Amino acid sequence: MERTFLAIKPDGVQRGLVGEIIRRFETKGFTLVGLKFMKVSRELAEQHYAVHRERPFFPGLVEFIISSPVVAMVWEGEGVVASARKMIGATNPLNAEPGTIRGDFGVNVGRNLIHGSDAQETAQTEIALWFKDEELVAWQPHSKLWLN
Ligand code: ABT
Ligand code: MG
Repeated sequence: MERTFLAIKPDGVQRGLVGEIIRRFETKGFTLVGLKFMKVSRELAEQHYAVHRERPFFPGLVEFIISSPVVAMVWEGEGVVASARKMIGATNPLNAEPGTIRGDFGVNVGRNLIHGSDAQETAQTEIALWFKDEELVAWQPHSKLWLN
């Protein structure tokens, strides 16, 4: 079954949006299979954003991600990678559609509340970077019968 990696960034936690954000993915019908509240090490932040290493915003991005705790999650479901990206909205919250997380709650590209893997391959890399195998729980909610 398809999985994606999502992380509520420091701004999402600081603004008290953890419950609201998790609620959206739960009520959509995706299944939570991994969850941890953590402070991110500089090493993990740099690895996670390695593709942006040469970009001018990289140092500030790393400082932001390590500044305060995040909620790291793995969610499962058919089409979850692309669907979660849609639910999150455009990178710049000012361009994100109302109804998306960034569109509803954000105004600043450097404070865009939540991360979501951008492709299935990236999701696999990011899940392996953030979670140990034994931290992921394979299960099927009974109510899923009504979603299939
Ligand atoms: P992430 O889910 O954080 O990866 O965001 P998204 O995939 O939507 O966008 P990308 B391009 O991956 O941005 C990564 C982080 O860099 C920040 N950023 C990006 C800037 O601060 N300035 C910029 O000009 C760009 C392009 C936004 C993302 N994180 N935060 N916070
Ligand atoms: Mg990205």
